[in-house]
Amino acid sequence: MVTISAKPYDFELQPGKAALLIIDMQRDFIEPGGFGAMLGNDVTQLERTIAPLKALLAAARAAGMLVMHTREGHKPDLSDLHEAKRVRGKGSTTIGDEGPMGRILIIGEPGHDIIPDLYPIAGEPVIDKPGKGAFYATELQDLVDQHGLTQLIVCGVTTEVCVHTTVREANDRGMECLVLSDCTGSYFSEFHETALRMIAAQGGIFGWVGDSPGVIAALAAPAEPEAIS
Ligand code: C5J
Repeated sequence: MVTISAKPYDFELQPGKAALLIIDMQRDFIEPGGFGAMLGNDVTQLERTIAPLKALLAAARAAGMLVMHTREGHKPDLSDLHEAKRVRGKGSTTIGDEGPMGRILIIGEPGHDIIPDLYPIAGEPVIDKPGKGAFYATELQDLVDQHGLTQLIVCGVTTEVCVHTTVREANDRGMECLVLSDCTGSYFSEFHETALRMIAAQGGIFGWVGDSPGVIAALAAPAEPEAIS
C-alpha cells in the first residue's frame, strides 16, 4: 500500500489493484476547431490538463500500472445513439453530422480520436462508450473483473459530465476512485471546482480528490508490504 495525500483524507493506493482511467481526451472536445469549440465552449479551459496528464501517463506506464482510455462516440450507423441524445440541445449540427473534424463523435473519425500527446499504446484498452459513464454499454466491468481492480485513478474531461458520471458508476460498483484535480477539466471552471468538491464532500461520498504529483511520487515509491495477520 502507498499513501497519497488527498481530500477528504489520504488515499491508500493498492498498486496491483489500481488502474489509471483517462476519460475522453478526444480531439473533438479539446482541440480548437473541434465539436466542443463549435458548440461555443472555451476549449482553452481544458488545455491545462494535457501536460500533467502526459507526465502521469509516463509514470503509470513506467510503474507497470494498467492504463485504460475512453472515447465518447457512436457507431457510424448510429445504432447505439439514443434519439434523445441526438436531438438534445436542438443544434442545427449534431452527432453523426459532418463537423469540423469529420462526422461528429463517430468512431473512426479524426475528431473522435484521442489527442496525440496522450495516445494509447499497444496493450492499453480503449473503451468506446456511447454514454457519459464509462460503465454504461461498455466492456469496462469485464476489464475490472479480469484485472481484479478495486481502485481507479480517474482523469480526463469533462469533470462534471463524463468524469463525474463514471466516478458515480464506479462508486456504486464498490470501487474506490481517486480523481485528480490537475488532470481533469471542464469548459466551466466553477463546475470543475464544484464537481471536485462534490466528490470529496461528506467524508468522500463519491471518492477522493488528489493531484498528479502525489500519484507520480507514490508510483515511484517502493510499496510497503501488506501486514500478514
Ligand atoms: C461531454 C464528456 N461533456 N466527455 N462529454 O459531453 O464529458
